[in-house]
Amino acid sequence: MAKDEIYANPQFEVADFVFDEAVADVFPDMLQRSVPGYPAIINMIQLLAQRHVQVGSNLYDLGCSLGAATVAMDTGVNVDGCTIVAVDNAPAMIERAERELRLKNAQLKLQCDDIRNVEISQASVVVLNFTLQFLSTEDRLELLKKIRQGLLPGGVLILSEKILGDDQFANELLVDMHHSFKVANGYSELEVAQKRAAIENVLIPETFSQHQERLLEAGFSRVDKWFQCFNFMSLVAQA
Ligand code: GEK
Repeated sequence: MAKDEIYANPQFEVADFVFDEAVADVFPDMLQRSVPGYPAIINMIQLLAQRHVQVGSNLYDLGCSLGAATVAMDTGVNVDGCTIVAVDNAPAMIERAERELRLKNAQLKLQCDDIRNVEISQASVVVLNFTLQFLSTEDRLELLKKIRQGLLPGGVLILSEKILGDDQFANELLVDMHHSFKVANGYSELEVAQKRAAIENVLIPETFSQHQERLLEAGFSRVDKWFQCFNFMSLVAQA
């Protein structure tokens, strides 16, 4: 696995973060060392998919990057006639996913597109694994409504996000612990600071309550948090 050294050297001006070739090359290492609980979330997506998949349904991985959650869902698919639709708007990610993704249980449709343009239908499981946070806050409700409308009865959305703490104290604790996590995983203080500057205007986190309220407004019947490690959490929202 290629090592993420994108922010290892001092940069005169840190540009906004983009999902380009350089990021795609080191992406598995970047997520593993930067997102507390990422491997556990991917493993549990397999079990959540296994529980909620329905015969002949579609499963969606929106913002699939290299397809880690796509593969996890496929491993969890234990019924016939399913298709997994994996979508990302970064050509660098989709090109690699195209070369490397081979599913065993479901059919795969890979799409290089904006998730705001994708039609959702006959869906048993929809995954937004750290993707919604990259949409403008104005666009989030509309996407969630579209997902809700495309879900079958009994279908679920699995939503993982970087979040803000509920108050200043909680937020400082979570941010500091995330910082410690990255340093413990070998990132230097310079790397952490430059990555923070690059991502600041690109990834807009919200609180758990903001996500919960919006999901209910979009028509989901209930929202349950099933995972949290510092400021990274994952929810299951029921159709
Ligand atoms: C994983 N889910 O490994 N339309 C399509 N794709 C988008 C959009 C959009 N509007 N905005 C961002 N992306 C993956 C990890 S990474 C999370 C997801 C992270 C894509 C973007 O190109 C990138 O590949 C992905 O969403 C976010 O489980 O890097 O923190």
